[in-house]
Amino acid sequence: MSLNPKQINIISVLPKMFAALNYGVLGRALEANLLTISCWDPRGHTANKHRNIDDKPYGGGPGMVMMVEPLRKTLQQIQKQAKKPNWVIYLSPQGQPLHQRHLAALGAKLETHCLTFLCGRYEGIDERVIEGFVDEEYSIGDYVLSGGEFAAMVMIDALARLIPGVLGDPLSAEQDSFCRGLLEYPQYTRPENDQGLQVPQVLLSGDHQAIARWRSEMALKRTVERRPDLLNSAVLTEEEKKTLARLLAAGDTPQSGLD
Ligand code: 4FV
Repeated sequence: MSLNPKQINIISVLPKMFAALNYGVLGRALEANLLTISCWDPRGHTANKHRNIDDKPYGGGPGMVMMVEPLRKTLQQIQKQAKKPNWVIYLSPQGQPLHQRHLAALGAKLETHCLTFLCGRYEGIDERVIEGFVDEEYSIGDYVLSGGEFAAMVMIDALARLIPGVLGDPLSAEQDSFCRGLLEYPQYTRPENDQGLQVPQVLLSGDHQAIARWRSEMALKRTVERRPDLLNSAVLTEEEKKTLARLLAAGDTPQSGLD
């Protein structure tokens, strides 16, 4: 139980979608009060009796745009009750592509700020909200969703894994793909032989140094084959640099994306 839980706020007109966060690793972290997640519906901050939160776009065009006032009032309400300064994140295709390094930085930010995820719907939100209140804008991919809610859940799930105590074994987060800029090595579990498909013998050897070498080589090989673009920013040990040079010299892997 934490006396200083990390605070996350979500602004969305569909708060019920976030029930999905009550399961698995994230659900257990909430139960342990390692973090708190509060949902805020802008419909509760509209001035008109029809509780409208969107309107037609100036200049014409399809769809609707989320209005400034309900979002501004919701953000002000959040800040009024927050115990820490608010850091506002907006999800949209116009945002910077989300990477693990951003999540690491936001995990650190949670020490001094609460994070508020602003989820758009329709054609998006009035630009004046972004200019006046949004600190960072992220995209989870070059495609268009029907709302920012799933994107916010992706970010919150990936972020929560980095909070101390959320994962049973802190090594899990460190060994995940992308943490040092490499893809993760292949994983196996029982049985040792499944319909003739054998688990690599080194993993059964009990030789932890040999296993570590194998896993490092597999991570490098998989990264060179599938995501050579990651290698430019990967943090490699001297041993890994030698392994990488050997893999590339073997010439059986693509070299695009490398300096
Ligand atoms: C999105 C993305 C995304 C665009 C219009 C919400 C939707 C609607 N968010 N990464 N890709 N958002 O498609 O973050 O308002």
